[in-house]
Amino acid sequence: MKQISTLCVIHKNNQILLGMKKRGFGVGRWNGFGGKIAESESIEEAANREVREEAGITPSTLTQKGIIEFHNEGQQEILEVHIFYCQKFTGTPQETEEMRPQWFSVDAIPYADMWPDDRYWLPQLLAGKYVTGSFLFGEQDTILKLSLSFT
Ligand code: 6U4
Repeated sequence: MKQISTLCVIHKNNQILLGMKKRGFGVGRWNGFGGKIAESESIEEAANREVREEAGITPSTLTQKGIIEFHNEGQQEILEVHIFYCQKFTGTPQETEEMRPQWFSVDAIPYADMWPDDRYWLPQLLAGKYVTGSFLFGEQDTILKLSLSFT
């Protein structure tokens, strides 16, 4: 079983926009914006919708910059996350029911309070690379195995 999800990194003026997840999967962590694909929308449409819903801004252009698969030890389900990059949007970030957005300097990304895989691939994405890879998580979100390539 494969669940497809999106994740968008918004980058402007040497800062990235992250959202503090207020509920559900990943609660208490800073993360990019994204979520599951709804019926009858493309992956890019889903990415655009999730940014609008979670951050209150509208991406003008989205570029796909990677695909990462997440596996959990002992579980069949794979989460395939399509990563998008956005440098142009309209509107001002707004707190929503799900996320509290905040800008962070790219030199001060709060990796300690993010998904533990982010430190392995986000710097490369911000350097312009396309990220492909997979992570296997064990208990308490420990990374048991990882495989990444950057092109
Ligand atoms: P919707 O569809 O909005 O209800 P939600 O149920 O909150 O989404 P999900 O699972 O669709 O959650 O999406 C969770 C978000 O977290 C997606 O943007 C993908 C992202 N995500 C999941 N695992 C991650 C990981 N290990 N590292 C990371 N982002 C991850 O950086």
